[in-house]
Amino acid sequence: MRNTPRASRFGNRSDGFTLVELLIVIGILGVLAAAFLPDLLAGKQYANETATVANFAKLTTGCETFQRNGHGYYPPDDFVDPLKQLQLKSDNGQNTGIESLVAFLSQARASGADFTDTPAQLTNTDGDDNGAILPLLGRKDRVEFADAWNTPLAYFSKTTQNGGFAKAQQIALGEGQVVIANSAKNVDGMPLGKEKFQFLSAGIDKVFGTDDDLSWPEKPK
Ligand SMILES: [Ca+2]
Ligand SMILES: [Ca+2]
Ligand SMILES: [Ca+2]
Repeated sequence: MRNTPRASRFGNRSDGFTLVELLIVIGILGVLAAAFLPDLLAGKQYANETATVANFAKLTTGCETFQRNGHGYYPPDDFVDPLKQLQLKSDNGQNTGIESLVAFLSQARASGADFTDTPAQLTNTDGDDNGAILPLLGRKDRVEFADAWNTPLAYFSKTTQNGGFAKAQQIALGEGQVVIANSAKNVDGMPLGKEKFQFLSAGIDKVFGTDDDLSWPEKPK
């Protein structure tokens, strides 16, 4: 009996207005979402680009420190130590450049890096690729350093036995998907950072060689 008044309220005319009002509110929300969604997406894109460029700067400092503090060479991109002080097994051919960078920077000698401030950027997208243990990371899997879209970076180095800037790299996106990265060039066709090293992010489209790529050194606009 207590439900009767409520049931009658559901049946009265005001329900029609409520439904119309609801549709109007939904419509307004839809318009607002359509108006602000592009700004939100652009803001997210900008934040990802900024984070990736900030990490380029951090890795660049790591490379310069590695070179300056006792090694005399930049971290190679092929797991080959030019001074033959570090014994590193060869790799499965995927993500090799950036894995080699992480491995060399993770040595305890000469101001190594443990990447504790950027744990989310350490990925391993190419599966069973264990090598020697990385001292400062304390792990055997060959981790890569990824951009803000979770794609491993490509890293090219002047210090290399196997092609360096001239060699295309295979970057694994996970689940068997592999994309190819070639070093970014300046307007004269010379590799950016050819006297040292280069970092390359595939950007939001996860494809290397397209306009949204990010690099260190930065590509001239
Ligand atoms: Ca690998
Ligand atoms: Ca790996
Ligand atoms: Ca791209």
